[in-house]
Amino acid sequence: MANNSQPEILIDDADKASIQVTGNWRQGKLGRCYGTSLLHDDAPDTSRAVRFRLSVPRTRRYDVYVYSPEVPKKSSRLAVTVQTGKARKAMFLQPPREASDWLHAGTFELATNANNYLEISNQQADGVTVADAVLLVPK
Ligand SMILES: [Ca+2]
Repeated sequence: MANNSQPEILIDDADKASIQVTGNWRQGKLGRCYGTSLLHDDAPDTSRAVRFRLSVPRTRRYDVYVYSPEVPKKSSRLAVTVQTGKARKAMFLQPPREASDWLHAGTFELATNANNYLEISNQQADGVTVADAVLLVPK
């Protein structure tokens, strides 16, 4: 990079080493997904989750974003949990129904040696839950 700033970190569902899947998700190219695929689920009655490992080269604060692509029958609620070495924050984000967007999950200090992750689940979903990509932007 032209300046000394640390680049953003993108974690995609296709990056198997960084993803931990619980339950039966389908992987495919649906809607306007980021990269070549996303994981999707449309059975809210069964508990399912996808964890994105948040590995960072430097301990510092990061803005954490979740990508919500435009897909048919997308849930209007997205259950997200961020676990860092120090804190755990559970929240419901509100994906736009008919659009794609990066949803801000918060600002977190992520340490290089901690088991940081962001988990997407289908908890309380009212439509299709997707797990597509997560972005870390250094503060
Ligand atoms: Ca993806």
